[in-house]
Amino acid sequence: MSAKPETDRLRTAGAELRKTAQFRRLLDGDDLEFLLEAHNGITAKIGEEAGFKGLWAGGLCMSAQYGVRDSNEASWTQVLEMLEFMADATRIPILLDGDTGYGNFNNVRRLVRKLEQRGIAAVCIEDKLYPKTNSFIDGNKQQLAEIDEFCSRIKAGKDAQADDDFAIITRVEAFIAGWGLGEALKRAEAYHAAGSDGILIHSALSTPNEILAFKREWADRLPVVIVPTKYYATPTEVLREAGFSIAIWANHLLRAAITTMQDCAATLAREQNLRSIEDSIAPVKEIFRLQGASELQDAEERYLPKDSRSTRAVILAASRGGALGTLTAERPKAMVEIRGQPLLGHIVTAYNAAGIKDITVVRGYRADTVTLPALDYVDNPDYADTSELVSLACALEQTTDIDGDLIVSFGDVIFKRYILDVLMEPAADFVIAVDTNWSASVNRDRAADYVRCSEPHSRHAFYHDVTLAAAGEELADDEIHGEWIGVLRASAEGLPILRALVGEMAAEPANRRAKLHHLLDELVRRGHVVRVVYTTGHWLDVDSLDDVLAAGSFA
Ligand code: SPV
Ligand code: MG
Repeated sequence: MSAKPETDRLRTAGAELRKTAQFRRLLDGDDLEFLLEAHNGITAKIGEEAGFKGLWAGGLCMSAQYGVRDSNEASWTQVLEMLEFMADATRIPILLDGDTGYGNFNNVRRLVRKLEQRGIAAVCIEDKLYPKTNSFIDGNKQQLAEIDEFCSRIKAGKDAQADDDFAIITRVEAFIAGWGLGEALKRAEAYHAAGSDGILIHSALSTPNEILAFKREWADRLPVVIVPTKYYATPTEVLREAGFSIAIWANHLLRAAITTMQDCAATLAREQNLRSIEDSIAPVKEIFRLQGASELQDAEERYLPKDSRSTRAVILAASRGGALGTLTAERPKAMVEIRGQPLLGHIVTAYNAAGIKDITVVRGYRADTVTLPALDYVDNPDYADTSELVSLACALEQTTDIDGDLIVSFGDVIFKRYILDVLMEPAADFVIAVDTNWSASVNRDRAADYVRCSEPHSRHAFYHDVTLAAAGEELADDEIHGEWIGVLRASAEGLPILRALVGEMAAEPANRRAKLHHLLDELVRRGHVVRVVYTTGHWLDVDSLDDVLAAGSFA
């Protein structure tokens, strides 16, 4: 039994026994305890969740998960790296299979210090020579270490540990190497004298004869640990009655995984579909659970700035765009391809580049063809008899959870991303971008959202907050200060006002075909301030076949 009383010294701040102390309890206690093999963070977690009180980081499985042999082909620091993940993933102690200690006494003492630093509770070293081979491969050919030399590894390890409860188990390979009980006992006794905390007696027989004979002679001089891989048929009761301290299930998670993975791989290679395996494998959300994904979500709530409200974009893409003729016979204008990508894709790219990922698209004509990924969709069932205002109303009804700004734009207007940046700048409830590059001779033959502002574009206007005075297609030439490019931003504070007005206007039958410039006009009429940012060019609305060609060079 442990000589150390359980005191507060053994406890961490969380009132939980330190891992070294937990392992001591397992080793020194009267009951037979069990360690399960684990070889990475997720297997360690799985073992802990199954109820194991400790884990065995075995050389066989650790090397196998790296795809190499159990012959010290993985370096000891590579083992250490993996141990750190395992220790971080769990609160139960880990016993490292430290092979031969990776060298002589000097390597063992460095190993012990490093293991303590990484939160490993104990190490087992075996009395063979570096590089070792697995005990189940040509055991008879294996060379044992000189007893005195091996004892020097034990002594150096014990002298190196900073935590009194760190345990060094010594593994007697006499039976594996073809020696008898006498050699096994002689070695165990020498290791005991050198300061070992427990003996692991290993056997490759399919019966427990060797280990039972050893235990009978050894009695309780030190706790005895066993690895029943080969004598697996032995009833656990026999092991318990013999008084063993710990039994290690040394390779069973890896073997179980290998069988399952081989089956899965073969099925997928053969069937070439996922349906044949989906129901028999863990769902992705089980991976998230094992990784502790929800803790990160909670932490984000706690630590990330609260005002990180996210902006949502609404793209109105319900109309067909009949002027494009056969181009829009099978799809709406927003899905017409410009340089190999639908118009809508270019708009989404501009939003994404500005950090706006929450995007709702209002569909109408041939909604079934508007299926770009990572977008939210709202349908305007009355698209044929309604216009922009009703589409926006549909979107606002479905997006009641917006906690930041809203940007509204059209499915046939592409623009450079910087326009979004300038639109975000003013601290105002409503902001629109107005293109100054307008001339009556060029533009008047097409329908456009003309605006009159508080003052025309000029250097002087830079110092003023320019605001919208009126919007519409019918403004007289000398009243027009520019063309609204069809992008409107409502701040979090302006959004409720916008919602209420859109709801009210859309409920009016007379407004079935109202455009967004009617909405802007009404906002101004009711005394709300709509800020204007003047821009020049860098946007394009696609109304005609000529526009499609122009858009090709713009995009
Ligand atoms: C291991 O699990 O790596 C062991 C036990 O050392 S055995 O494979 O049986 O040698
Ligand atoms: Mg091993």
